[in-house]
Amino acid sequence: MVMNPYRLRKRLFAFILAASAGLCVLDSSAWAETRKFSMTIEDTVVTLVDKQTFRTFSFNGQTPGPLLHVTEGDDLEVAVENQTTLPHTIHWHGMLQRGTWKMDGVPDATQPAIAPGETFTYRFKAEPSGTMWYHCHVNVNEHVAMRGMWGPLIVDPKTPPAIEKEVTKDYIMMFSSWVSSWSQKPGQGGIPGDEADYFTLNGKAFPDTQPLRIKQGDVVRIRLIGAGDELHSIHIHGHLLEVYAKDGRPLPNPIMVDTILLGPGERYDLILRADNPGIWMVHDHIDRHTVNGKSPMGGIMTTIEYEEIPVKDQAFYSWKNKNFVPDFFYEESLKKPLGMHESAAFKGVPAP
Ligand SMILES: [Cu+2]
Repeated sequence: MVMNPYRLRKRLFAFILAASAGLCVLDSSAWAETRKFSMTIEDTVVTLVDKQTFRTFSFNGQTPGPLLHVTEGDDLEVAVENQTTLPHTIHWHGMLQRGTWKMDGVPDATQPAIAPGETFTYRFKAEPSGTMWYHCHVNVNEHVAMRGMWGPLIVDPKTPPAIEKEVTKDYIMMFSSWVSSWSQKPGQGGIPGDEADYFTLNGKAFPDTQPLRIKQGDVVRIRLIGAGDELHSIHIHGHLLEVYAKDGRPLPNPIMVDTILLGPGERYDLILRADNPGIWMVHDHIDRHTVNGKSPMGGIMTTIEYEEIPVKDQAFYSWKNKNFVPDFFYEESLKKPLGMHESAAFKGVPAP
């Protein structure tokens, strides 16, 4: 039967109309992507500062671990291969795991720990959005507090708040503490009476940290993540910071601060409007956290350098000849397409 051309046009028109109406009512989650990643847990040696090495169980051989950067609603599949001789898991800190509680990564509560040589695949939806992180949940007072088993998980919101659209530079800072007497004894430590004597910002202590390089007019987002066991009091000089999100969630009433207390597990997203060219100190105001072992002038310290101020001309500036390593705050990785990004700056070496 040959269809009357008029009826054909009418049907085509009705089809287009129905299809576009359908598209309009579809939830945007219909575009959620499945993102597949593979991670290994490796016996690694990292250097915190100078000659202070530490045996770790690092994700992909780096501490902090690789950046996982996804969008809210994405379905994640992360295959984790344990190449060490001890059991581990991954807990996805901040993820709601609605309907997927067995993916929460708590040994003997949601799964058996991943045995040496085994692979376990975590499958869950990235929900909610925000600055999240991941860490081992086996013997956390050793594996997380001292063996470098943590990394950032950034979940972009589907509908970003206005302030996020202004951001020109994005940085991640993960804070941790270490007990050097256990440094070469993997599988031991993390016991009552331990006293941390090394303190790191993205796995390095001053002077082996890196400056943040910005310019006037930048809208800088700094994502603070408390990955260790200690409270930190982070002071950024020369600016007021807008605290606009806590634990990944935007605050209804952001506050302005120059110092912020960050506890273990907590995250704060800060906005710094770069309006004051100079070289500015960033440090932990708990002074005990600015030592390296028995020496002062270490630990959690860095600077903000404005490009308007040529650092080489500042004769007094102790970092005037510093070899700058980009991506120390994941600032380059965060600009890349969504996915998993390793960072050469954080790589250790395989343990002997
Ligand atoms: Cu572990």
